[in-house]
Amino acid sequence: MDEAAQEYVCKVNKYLNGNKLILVSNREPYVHEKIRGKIIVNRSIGGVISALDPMMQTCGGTWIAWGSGNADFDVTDENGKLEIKKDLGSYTLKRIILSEKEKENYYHGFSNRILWPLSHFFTDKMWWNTAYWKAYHKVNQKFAKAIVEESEKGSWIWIHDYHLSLAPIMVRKENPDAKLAFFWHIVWPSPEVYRRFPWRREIIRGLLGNDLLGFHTKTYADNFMKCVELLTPYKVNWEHNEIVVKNRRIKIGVFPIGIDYNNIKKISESENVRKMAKRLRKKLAGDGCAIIFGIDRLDYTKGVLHRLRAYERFLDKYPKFRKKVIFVQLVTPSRSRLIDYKDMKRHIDENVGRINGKFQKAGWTPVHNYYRVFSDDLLISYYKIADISMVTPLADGMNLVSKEFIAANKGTGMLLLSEFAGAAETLKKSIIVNPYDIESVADCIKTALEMNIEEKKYRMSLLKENVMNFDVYWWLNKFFMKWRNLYV
Ligand code: ADQ
Repeated sequence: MDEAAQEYVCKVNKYLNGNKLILVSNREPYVHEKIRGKIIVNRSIGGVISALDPMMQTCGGTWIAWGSGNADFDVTDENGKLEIKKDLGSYTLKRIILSEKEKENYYHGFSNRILWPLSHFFTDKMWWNTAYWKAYHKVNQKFAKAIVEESEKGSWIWIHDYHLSLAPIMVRKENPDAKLAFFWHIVWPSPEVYRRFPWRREIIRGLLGNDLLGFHTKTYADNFMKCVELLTPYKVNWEHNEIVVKNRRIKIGVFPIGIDYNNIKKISESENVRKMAKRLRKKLAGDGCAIIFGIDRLDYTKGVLHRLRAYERFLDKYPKFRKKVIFVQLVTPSRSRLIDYKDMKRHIDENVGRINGKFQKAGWTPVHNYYRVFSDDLLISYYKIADISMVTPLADGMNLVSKEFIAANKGTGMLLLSEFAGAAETLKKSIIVNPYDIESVADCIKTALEMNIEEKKYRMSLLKENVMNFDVYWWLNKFFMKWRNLYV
């Protein structure tokens, strides 16, 4: 962590003013797994965890999360607690144990088969089951109980994401004076979509237990307030972005999340990545091919199939680019036990096979598709050498990949970014596309490939400046500043 980041984290510590911080998320920062009789510990992947972890090290306190590793409870005390000691300090990790049935119904069920598709406008993928709801309620209660047990007078409680939307009101009931805030990491859909959901009022009521509720964009914050107006008797004060519930005011805020820009830049300039990037470039595009790149978690919201279709249309429409460009698509396994995700994987493979079968020539494979977890260094090497990065989700709260690409790229690449990613509200110098408009995305690939180098450098420098200034530590600080202001 560099000096600027440390300064932001220290400011957060100052706002707490000696009070205890309790961070709550479904995913834990460290996972213990037993492999061939040996316990190993892995840090969870993802930009958010890597910013929250140094914050917790600096501020101390307790991080409550689901203990998902198969050896997680071999290393904790009888209360599921473990001391995390790192360079910047230490904190307690409290793991919540879930039964197999709870994992199935709360996590795979209600969270991933109902709330996830609902929030991303895929209502036809929602899978109704009252057992899911019961488990979601029960697990939220488990988390709420742990929060109350860990709380002291004056504690600050920060809960994350859609898995835990009922916990705030449960904590509030036990502890009416709690300082409670929540960050919703995914899209909040429009009221026309949200109102179709049977438990629509319960989820909103759960979230109204907070003092502060944060979203990535103004659109999601407005959607939430419109849902409150439509579905509850509570008054929305649009001028002050507040909801009034009896004698309490709930502040709604916009906090667009960033990445650890300086860290990614540093990795991209490291000796290892430099060598790796050089080797990759030679292997993939030795004969001067341009590289189009995509990396996504396996998920129907990420738009991989639409992207492949757009690339196919591009090769159909502009044959002069054949043998002059390759498309590398990396996909990380995710939620692979759910049928929609299995189908998605099969459809990607079929499409890649079809496109390669249609266009392949001696010495040229148009699409290279890899399905696994990739190391940070390899991922950053791809970001570095890519001529175009296609980040074209059909719906996405923010999308960190777009920002990581900007931070790591050598400065002459171009970003094709979906207008349905939260990131599009700020990364305006990228080429903004509608991923459903296959014809136009195909044309935009050509535009990006033909854009003159000066224009690309200029746009990239502005994008880099934006991602650098509004990084994940800026986000942390902005959130805490707003939160602190509620109590002064
Ligand atoms: P996600 O839906 O997980 O997050 P995203 O924002 O793109 O989506 O973050 C994915 C992260 O995982 C990135 O940091 C990426 O580098 C990493 N990653 C992906 N594949 C990887 C691989 N194969 N190997 C290593 N790392 C990989 C949710 C919301 C988003 C929101 C974030 C943060 O859905 O919209 O941006 O939370 O709030």
